[in-house]
Amino acid sequence: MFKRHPKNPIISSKDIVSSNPELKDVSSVFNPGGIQFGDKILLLLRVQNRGRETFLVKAISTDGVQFGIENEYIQINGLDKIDETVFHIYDPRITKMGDTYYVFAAMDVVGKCLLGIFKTLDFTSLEFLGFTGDEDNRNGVLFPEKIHGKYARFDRPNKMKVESGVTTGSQIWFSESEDLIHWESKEMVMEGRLHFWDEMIGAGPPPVKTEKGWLLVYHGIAMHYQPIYQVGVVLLDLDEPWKIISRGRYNILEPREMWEMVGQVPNVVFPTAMICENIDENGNANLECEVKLYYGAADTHVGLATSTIRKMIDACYA
Ligand code: BMA
Repeated sequence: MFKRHPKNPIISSKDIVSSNPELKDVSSVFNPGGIQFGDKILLLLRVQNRGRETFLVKAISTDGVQFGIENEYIQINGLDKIDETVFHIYDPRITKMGDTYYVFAAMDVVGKCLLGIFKTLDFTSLEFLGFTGDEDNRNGVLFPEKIHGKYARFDRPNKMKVESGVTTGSQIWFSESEDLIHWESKEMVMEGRLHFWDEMIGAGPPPVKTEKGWLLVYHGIAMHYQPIYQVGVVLLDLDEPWKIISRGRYNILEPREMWEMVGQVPNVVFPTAMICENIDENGNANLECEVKLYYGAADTHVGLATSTIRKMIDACYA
């Protein structure tokens, strides 16, 4: 149901061109945050250099396929106000509320991964607002509107240590906040399905509102001999988004192309941005709207696949 764009992978390491030695001949570019930015599409690319250091680089496009990529990474202000050593800031997820763009990102600090929140009005720089908790957590996605008067997000607490030593998780939670910094876990939304395609899970791009419910794209990992990262979809109640209306039985995208199966981490499609340009005055995505899904492939490239909201909702019932 998702069609890969013929120009895939749409962004690769050779597309990062910079005179900054830190961005010279980089290893990989993947897991981009993305948002409609005026009449353009903006991506925040996760770029990894040969020191395995991470940078966020802005890219802008009019057609969503051909991107003009900045030759410098985006400046992040406000990190000096914290004591922790931050090793990496990565996997950004972007949500617009009013005139402000908020970015949730994973932040590796000593011994754990925390969720940080940032804001910007124009993406000339990002302002770090703070960590949104002190427990290991990842895949935070902010809703584009408040739910029952509070900011709302899905997140994925990491409670499990797997063989590689990495912490991961198998539950997506609904959390709420008065101020975007202090979050309270409210309801467990869904769990991994052992033995099937989505044994471990985490939210993908921020949820998209439709007249049928909140549409959430998520990643699921089959914990086989080697993990296989795939993409799935679930429809959630508009008023109580922790309640599932229907969850797709099948993945809707899985590693099949060589550039998805081979790379820094093999067999990974990891969705982080979903753009639907046709949103009505109630904030609902039009059912026939084309959806652009941007994803990291094998932790090495950026891929693009398209579908429609209606087909994605249908997939929730398949
Ligand atoms: C997840 C995250 C992602 C990464 C994926 C595959 O746990 O770390 O950033 O793309 O693993 O390696």
